[in-house]
Amino acid sequence: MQNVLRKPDEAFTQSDSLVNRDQISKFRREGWMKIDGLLGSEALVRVRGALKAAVEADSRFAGEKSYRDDPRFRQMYSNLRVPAAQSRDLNIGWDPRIAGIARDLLGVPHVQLFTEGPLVKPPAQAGSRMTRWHQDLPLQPFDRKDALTVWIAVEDVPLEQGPLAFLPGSHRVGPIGRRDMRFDEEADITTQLTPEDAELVGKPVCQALKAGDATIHSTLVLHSAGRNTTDRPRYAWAVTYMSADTLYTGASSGTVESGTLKINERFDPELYPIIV
Ligand SMILES: O=C(O)CCC(=O)C(=O)O
Repeated sequence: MQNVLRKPDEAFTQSDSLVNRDQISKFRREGWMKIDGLLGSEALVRVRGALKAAVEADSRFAGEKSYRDDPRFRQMYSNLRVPAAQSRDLNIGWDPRIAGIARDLLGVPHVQLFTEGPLVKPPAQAGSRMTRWHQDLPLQPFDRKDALTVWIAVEDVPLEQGPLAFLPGSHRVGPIGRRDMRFDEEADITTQLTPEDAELVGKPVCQALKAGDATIHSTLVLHSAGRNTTDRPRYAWAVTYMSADTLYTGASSGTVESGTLKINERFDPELYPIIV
């Protein structure tokens, strides 16, 4: 594979891309986008099954080492990451259609599947909490910003259930650092930016999603999610892709098994498949 940082935009044609030039350009300016109906009914049935199985397997959910011991539990019941080898048949992160969108939005020659898995937010009665404003890159072991997450609503996610909210343009501010996700947000996030950085960002946006709709966000865009104020869990499935040129930095992320990767080398495609 050649080491090419950017794929020239002329390389895209309408026919081989599911996102058009305007969408690509808006994503690059704002750092996020919404895609309606990304998953159809068959894929939704598959992902609901995988989500249920992953949640059931999650030891934080029940038993002695209950999820209640995890200080973040009110923010997320289940934040499990399914190894790529186990998610092949599911064909969500492995779907070349979805990976192709990631490749085109990032403008890189190839993308690798980093992680995928359920993001289930507990209902109000379990003490649901806000997901604090944060960027993903400071929590990821990547040497560059060419990564994004596709966040798919597995059931309808109305505003009351806490779909993701985004601060458009905030990916251009650069990494603001790791944020301790155990805490609630104490202030308007823009007050924590310099005035010059605050000029780069828009007002927070948050939209309700129907089952199968997705939002896609850049690894550097600031995002959060509100409390789930309904009596039902919020069911989402998230897939993260990075450019296949990305080098592993060794930064602790909770997703890379120790000893499986070498610092300053690419991510092993046996573990992190190159989808397109
Ligand atoms: O689902 C959530 O509430 C947060 C998810 C998130 O921050 C992410 O996918 O990067």
